[in-house]
Amino acid sequence: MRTLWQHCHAATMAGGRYAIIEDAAIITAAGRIEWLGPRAELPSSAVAHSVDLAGAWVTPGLIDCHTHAVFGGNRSGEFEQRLQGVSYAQIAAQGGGIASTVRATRAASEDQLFSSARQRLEALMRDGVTTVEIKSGYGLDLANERKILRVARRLGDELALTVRATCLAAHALPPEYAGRADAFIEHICQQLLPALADEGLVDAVDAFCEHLAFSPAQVEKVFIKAHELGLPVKLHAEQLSSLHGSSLAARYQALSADHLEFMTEQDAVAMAQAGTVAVLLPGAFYCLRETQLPPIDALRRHGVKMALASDLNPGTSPGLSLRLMLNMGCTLFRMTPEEALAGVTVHAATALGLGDSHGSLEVGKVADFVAWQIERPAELAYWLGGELPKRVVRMGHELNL
Ligand code: DI6
Ligand code: FE
Repeated sequence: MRTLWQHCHAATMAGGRYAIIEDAAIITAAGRIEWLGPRAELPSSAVAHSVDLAGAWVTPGLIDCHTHAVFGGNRSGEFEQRLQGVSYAQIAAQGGGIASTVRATRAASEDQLFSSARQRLEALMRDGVTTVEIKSGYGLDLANERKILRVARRLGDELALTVRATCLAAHALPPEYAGRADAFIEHICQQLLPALADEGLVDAVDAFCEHLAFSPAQVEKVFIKAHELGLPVKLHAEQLSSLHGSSLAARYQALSADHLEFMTEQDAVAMAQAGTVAVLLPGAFYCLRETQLPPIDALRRHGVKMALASDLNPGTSPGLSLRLMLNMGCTLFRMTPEEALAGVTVHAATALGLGDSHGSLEVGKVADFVAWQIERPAELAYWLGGELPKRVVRMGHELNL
């Protein structure tokens, strides 16, 4: 069905800018944007169905390009411990942290994981999210990583949401490999990753490069295998210390390097040259009460594209609102509201390898957009959470959220 959406303004985000069209009209057909421009220039071709958006601001559907949304249990007990002064690294060393979520996730059935993740994703969707990335990484063996990735696929099938699934098996060392990190990396490369890729469960491969996780040399082995399997890579890098994982990611043309608080200017140069997106995660920065800011100025100076994401996970960022991350990106990281919105639309799409089809309002792209009842686009970063009145359109059809 061809639909005309009118009486609205559009912030198209083409080229990473608001790129505003006042009094805009959008024609969608077959799930794509067929025409977009000032209403005064609307072609006269017949349209069956017209929708009055009552002066709303239309943006691309929001894209949360870094989540760990599928997990068992939660870690509110550790939240209380951290409030008492115990650090994230200390909790991990005591067998808590990621390891405790691994235990809960291994114990959960596929249906249990599906229904808890579904509730979290529905919260994101009510906030205007139409595309989400979901990482595995709380299974840490073949059967349980498979379970998480199958749940991610099922969420994409059953919810009105585009889901990209990332295999993050190199997230932490499972107990059965204690003291044998190289052997676990070998297992990932020889068995786990090839099997899951063969089953069509993996869109990208990620790893956690950090002193309390895996070294750059270990991560590189995973990257080499990912490329052999024809899969793009991403990396958790420079979150707690500087190991130049982001430069390593750039050498492997990573879609993104994420966190980056401790990255150097040289890392930024490498990422700019490779076109690797910097995914910034203010929710984790905030929850861990970090003080070292990601080098936003260096990223800007070298032209690295910046995305923003929730990092939705039970340990460091139990964030259920991507718009709240826009506010934190501005308030904590000093991004502009325009940069923040580009970070959850056009640059987030690039961070998922979806830059040609998603992330901006342009002719030929998928018709995913949100019509917000706001006066200015900056309001998307201004309000602290809550629900803004809006209409969400996915693949040309309005959702009933
Ligand atoms: N960095 C993060 O912020 C999450 N994973 C990672 O590598 C935290 C995961 C957790 O604490 O459960
Ligand atoms: Fe993460």
